[in-house]
Amino acid sequence: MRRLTERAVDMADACLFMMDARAGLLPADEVFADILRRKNAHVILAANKSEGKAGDAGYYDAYSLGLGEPIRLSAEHGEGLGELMTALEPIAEEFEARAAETAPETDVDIVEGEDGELEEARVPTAEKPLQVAVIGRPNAGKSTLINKLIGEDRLLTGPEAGITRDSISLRFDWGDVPTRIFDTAGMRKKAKVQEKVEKLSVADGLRAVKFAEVVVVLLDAAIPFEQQDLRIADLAEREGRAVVIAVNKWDVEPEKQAKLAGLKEAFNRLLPQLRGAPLVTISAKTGKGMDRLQAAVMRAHETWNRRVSTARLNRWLTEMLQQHPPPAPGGRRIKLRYMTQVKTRPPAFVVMCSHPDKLPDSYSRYLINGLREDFDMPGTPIRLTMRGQGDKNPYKNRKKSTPSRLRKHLGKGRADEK
Ligand SMILES: Nc1nc2c(ncn2[C@@H]2O[C@H](COP(=O)(O)OP(=O)(O)OP(=O)(O)O)[C@@H](O)[C@H]2O)c(=O)[nH]1
Ligand SMILES: [Mg+2]
Repeated sequence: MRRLTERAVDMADACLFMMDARAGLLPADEVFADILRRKNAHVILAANKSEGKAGDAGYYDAYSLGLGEPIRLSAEHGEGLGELMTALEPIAEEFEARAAETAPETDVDIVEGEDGELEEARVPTAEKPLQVAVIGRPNAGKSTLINKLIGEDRLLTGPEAGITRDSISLRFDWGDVPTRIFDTAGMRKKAKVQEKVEKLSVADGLRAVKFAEVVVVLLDAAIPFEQQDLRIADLAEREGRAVVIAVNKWDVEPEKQAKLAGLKEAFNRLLPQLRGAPLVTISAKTGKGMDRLQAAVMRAHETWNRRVSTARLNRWLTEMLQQHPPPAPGGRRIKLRYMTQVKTRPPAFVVMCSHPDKLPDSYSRYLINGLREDFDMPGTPIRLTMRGQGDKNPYKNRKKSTPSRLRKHLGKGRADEK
């Protein structure tokens, strides 16, 4: 109990310390007062059950805690709430200002320079750290994992499902990479992740996915790839995030070899859209596999930022067309003329095509899989758009370096994004 209290006090912006004015000061009050004096700068002291006269002696006792002037409170009768509010307001304002300063990025920038040329992949900095979200079903060990990574017991963990209620982000250096990592509430079955994303974006874990550049989908080795896990992984892919699958609690897995083979098979079968994404086995409890997880996350981030030059792409496209020509519906072969990468994070490509509507999806998949293999982009979502002749040249009309944040406000109506 004491440890939990200390952690909660650590994490809180402000603490309301309630003593029982009718019972007077008790030894336990001293214990809590001591924790508060040491750990939290913003303590509001309340002498509760202060309605009537029976609490008077206890109220004056409360001064001796050395936590400032107590508020006369009656939680049951609603007395003293105005004073409580008055005490809380200046603290809240201070924290609001601070929170606005340190708030995580809500939009992931696309690094783009003049004339649609993509710049070098961004390198995370202290100001703009690498953003990683850990998501998964309740009890998978998300909070335990983050505690292990940051080397401190900052987050509450426990054997019951549903310990984490709100997502929280923590700054740390992962190796030498400035990182902000998001812990999230375990996603429960009833959260229907397949509904419209807008509707769902209210849900905690989904918001964390939007903040993130890399999403770590944490599975419990004992119950991997359940329906929920699949939905979560699919959502991260559809949102265009780099995905790393981590299978936790590997320390208590009895049949490691056979299990791993089964996991890989299930992964390829159930999540073909994430083909090639890294799958690492870890133990958040013992710390085993943390280095492999780190390597997988950094690599996924790098791949997600990958840029392929237009010249290389078109040489590649020519070869792909020779190896496996597109179909010729009604005797006229569909022509794929030209290809370019229009975005990174995740990588997106446009192919100029004579009849985009007639080109089967299987051909797009052929190209996507080829891109993955030949340009070493496993796991990352790849977007491929076929554009017809009448459509705009992807190089035309490209706004010169409008910051993406501004663009968001202007609306995403750029011709080449339609
Ligand atoms: N054996 C073993 N137990 C683990 C491991 N990681 C976490 N646990 C245990 O699993 C339980 C759940 O861990 P949490 O970190 O609270 O799980 P969570 O995913 O944050 O859960 P919610 O916050 O409820 O969504 C705790 O009892 C942990 O001690 C692991 O690698 N091995
Ligand atoms: Mg948790």
